[in-house]
Amino acid sequence: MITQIKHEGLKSWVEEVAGMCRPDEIYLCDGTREEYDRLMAQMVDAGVAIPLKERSHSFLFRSDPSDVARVEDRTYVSTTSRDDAGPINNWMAPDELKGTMKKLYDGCMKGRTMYVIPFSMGPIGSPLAKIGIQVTDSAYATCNMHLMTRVGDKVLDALGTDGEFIPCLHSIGAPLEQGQEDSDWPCAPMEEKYISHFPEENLIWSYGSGYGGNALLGKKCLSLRLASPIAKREGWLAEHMLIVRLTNPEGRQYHIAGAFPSACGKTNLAMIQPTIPGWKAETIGDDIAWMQIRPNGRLHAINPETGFFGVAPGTSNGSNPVAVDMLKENAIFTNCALTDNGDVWWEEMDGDPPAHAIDWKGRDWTPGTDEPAAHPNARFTAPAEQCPSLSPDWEDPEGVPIDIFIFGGRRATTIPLVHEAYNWDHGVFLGASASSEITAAIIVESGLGHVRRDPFAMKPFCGYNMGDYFQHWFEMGDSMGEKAPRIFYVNWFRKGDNDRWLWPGFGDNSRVLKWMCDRVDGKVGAKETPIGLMPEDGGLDLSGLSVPKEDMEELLAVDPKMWLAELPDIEAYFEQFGKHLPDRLRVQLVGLRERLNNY
Ligand code: O2Y
Ligand code: MN
Repeated sequence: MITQIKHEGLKSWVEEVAGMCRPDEIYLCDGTREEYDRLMAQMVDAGVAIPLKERSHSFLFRSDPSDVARVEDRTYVSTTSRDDAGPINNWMAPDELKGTMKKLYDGCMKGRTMYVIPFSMGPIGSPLAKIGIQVTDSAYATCNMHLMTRVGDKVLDALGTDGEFIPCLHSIGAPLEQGQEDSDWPCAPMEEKYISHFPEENLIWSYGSGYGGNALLGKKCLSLRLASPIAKREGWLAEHMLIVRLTNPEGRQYHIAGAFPSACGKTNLAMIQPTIPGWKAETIGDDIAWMQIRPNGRLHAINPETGFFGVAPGTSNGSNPVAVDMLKENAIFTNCALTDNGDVWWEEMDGDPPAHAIDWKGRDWTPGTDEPAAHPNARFTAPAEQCPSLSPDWEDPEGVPIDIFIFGGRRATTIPLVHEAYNWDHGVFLGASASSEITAAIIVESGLGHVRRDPFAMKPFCGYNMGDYFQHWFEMGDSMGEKAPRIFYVNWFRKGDNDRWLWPGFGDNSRVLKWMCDRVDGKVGAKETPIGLMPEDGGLDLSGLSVPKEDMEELLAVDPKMWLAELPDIEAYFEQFGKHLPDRLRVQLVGLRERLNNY
């Protein structure tokens, strides 16, 4: 198999990895549908993939209960100097980390097949695309990579005999001795899991987990943690952002890129169905945006992925009818429940819960059981091409010109429905100070307060010192000048009395997006407040919506006392970056404090 590889650098890397991991077989992926079907059939035969009777070509997998999500505590940015990784990344020196991991990799693929997956993030041939080669002993990860990236011969052709590639080594960390029976989801114990990034040599080493972002290395590892320092060096942006196109009734298009922490409805917003008559939305991406200033001076964005890896629980015709439609066939489900008629089910799906199901741990489940039937982080993987709202231009190698950036988070109080930055520097401050409430489980686990700062929704994904990342954002704005996108901050999650949501959300978020588009065109005014520009009375299009007047007032209220109480936390957060913190952020903080005190 290795003889099929014409690229000498790739061949010797594959040989080196095979020598260390010692798989029984090596298989070079061609990316065909036949290959995908064959691997799935093998996993069905082995009893680890369950074909779904109700959805054609779709399968359910159940992970080990210890391997259900990204593992931030086990994720490393390994640079020679600790300072380059910055204070909010886990760090270990490259020699030490590699020493530890080499011991784990030694013989780790015994009894298994090593799949070699050539993949491209971004349309092959796009000036923004990057080629990676993932080596993995997981057929599940291989099939997911088929859906999430462009895989196979066409990538090797583009690589040629001397092209650049990013080596991505992945092992589930569970060698099989002769005669040993395999488990359904083999993986290593938590303390042996490592998701490691070596940005100085553009290298990824992942060990011990088969789940999501830990195993599909094109996604968070390559497209964010490695791409972000590359983007800094090369003068572009690799961001944790959805991309959506809005078209107004006159046919004018607006492109929006939005950064939200996990669990803030990013996929739903990427697939929004506007409730305002005449407005249309098209999906370009739901998770990652790579953006470059093009010769026209504007920032153009591509979605480097080809699929959606979304959270299943909560997905319904109410929250995301587009995703419901998208999942009818050719999908992979992980940690959902299985119904008696051979379909998947998860909490908050449309209709009544099934009278009986098998839960994500493989146990009988009936309504009223203490534990949910699907794991809260249960996932679907689906090809982008099946998304009914997908834009026909989603693969344009030139990308789409971004008009608007949105930052946001989940906050029950303080932060209003929407505000606009006064200028680029203020917008960078809004992104840098972004925050979100975290789940009860994380509060207990981490001992932290319930609000977590998540600058630009990049806290888990920035592959270098976040202080330098802020500086990069300032410099990108300097380069774009007047052509820079406008910046807004939203909070769909503000609550009123009795813990009730004040804003209906979902399709009605289009009303807020419309206000932003109208601001870009100078069609609506805005009032100045200490925190930024906000809708004037009647500025938001609320026609046909029955949100009480008092709720709207609350949604757009700015309480200077609550904001002033928030500032010490922002300041302390910023100051951890020390000499890496741009003064321009300190200037913004001083300005905000002054405006609040004078309000
Ligand atoms: O739990 C995981 O491994 C997946 S995390 C994830 C997956 C898709 C899109 N975004 C995220 C995220 O955590 O931001
Ligand atoms: Mn994400």
